Amino acid sequence: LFTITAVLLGREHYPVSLLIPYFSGIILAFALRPYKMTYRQIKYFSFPGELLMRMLQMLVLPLIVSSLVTGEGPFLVLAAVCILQAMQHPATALPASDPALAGKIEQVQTTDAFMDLVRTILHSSNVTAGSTANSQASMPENVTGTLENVTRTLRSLQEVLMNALGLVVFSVCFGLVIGSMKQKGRALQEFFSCLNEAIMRLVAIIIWYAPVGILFLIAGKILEMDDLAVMGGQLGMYTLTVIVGLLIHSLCVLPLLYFIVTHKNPWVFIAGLLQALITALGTSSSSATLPITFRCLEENNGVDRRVTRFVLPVGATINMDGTALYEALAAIFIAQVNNFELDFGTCAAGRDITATAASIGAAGIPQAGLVTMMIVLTSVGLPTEDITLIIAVDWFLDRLRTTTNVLGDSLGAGIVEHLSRHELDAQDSELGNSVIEEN
Ligand code: DAS
Repeated sequence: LFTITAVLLGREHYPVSLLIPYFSGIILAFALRPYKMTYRQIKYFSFPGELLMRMLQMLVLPLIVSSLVTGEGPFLVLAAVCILQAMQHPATALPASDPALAGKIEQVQTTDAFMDLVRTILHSSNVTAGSTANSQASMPENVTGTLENVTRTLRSLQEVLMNALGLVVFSVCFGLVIGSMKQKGRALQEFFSCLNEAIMRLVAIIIWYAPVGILFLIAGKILEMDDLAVMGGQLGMYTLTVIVGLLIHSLCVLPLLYFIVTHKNPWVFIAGLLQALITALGTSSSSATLPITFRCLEENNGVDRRVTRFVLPVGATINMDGTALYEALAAIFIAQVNNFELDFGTCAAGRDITATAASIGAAGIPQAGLVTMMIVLTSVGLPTEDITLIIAVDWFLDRLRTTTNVLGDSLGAGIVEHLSRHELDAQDSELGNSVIEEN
């Protein structure tokens, strides 16, 4: 009943209309738990929630391509630089044992050299894939042993990074090429711009259904949990630590950074994001939330489309603050469980660098951070099978870190718009002058 009310409240009251089903889902789950539903029954029960996930995920590919391909020249170049930086970061950790790659990285001046670099990275990661097969790395005796682990695990990250970034890299390159075609490329730009508009209209339709989907997503997840008591003890402390860390980052660090750069009230900006943040909490996928993040930034916060089209797709792919923080904390927890002392060298060279690089490689899908977690554990020489210690609470922490990821991308868009305000105004006045000349 709550949820039907929420749907009838509609988009105008969207934040409330998503919080209602969120808590209704929790109440419904605890009401149904005594009936001990089978896994199959829970899967059928959760279908309306899966339907919402699939509808949002269906929009992600066309949305990322149409947003980036129609991006403005300077922003596309900036996106290309960001992507290269993200890729070079793990790659620069490799040259120690792969001078050929170091040479290639220095040469990256044109697109074909860039594609040559991509082939070299893929080749080097393929060559070393076997060496990462035995994921049980030896315990490092000293920092050099750790660095060796880091270079080995960062190679496996290349594969993860390349796959997750493939779509974004293609779209940025394709957008640059179409832009360079000037008038000839106009028809294609119009096509992708129209595609982008159509996708956003589909989002408006899906938003009406979202409250129902969130209700069943939350209820189904809680019903799936075998034993709620698992949150007790050490794991409970770990969960609490991750929550406190994410809250400090989300409610202090990010808003403070936004205020320092833009001198605007971050809470007004964040209030406009509520729809996207609650959707991230419900879907635990920053990619699936992307269509609604676009809508929040453009409609509620008035961020320029030329900025959102560049920042959001790239951000949802490589900018995951919450995931990086979570993976570093998880490595500490697993090290403590193994009575393994993480000295400064292992922390700095192994855990923190690989946690950041692994978060770049994590895709914006549910529990992707758990997958790239293996890279962090291998880099500090911890047994990767210990990931089972944290799986029980990962479905819950994933929602929180995904919300932090979406918040980081959105505030990042606000900061990029502020820093490129001069460029945007110059483009607008140029556009205005050309319209006057045409008239
Ligand atoms: N669920 C991922 C996301 O969508 C984050 C993660 O798994 O760490 O951002």
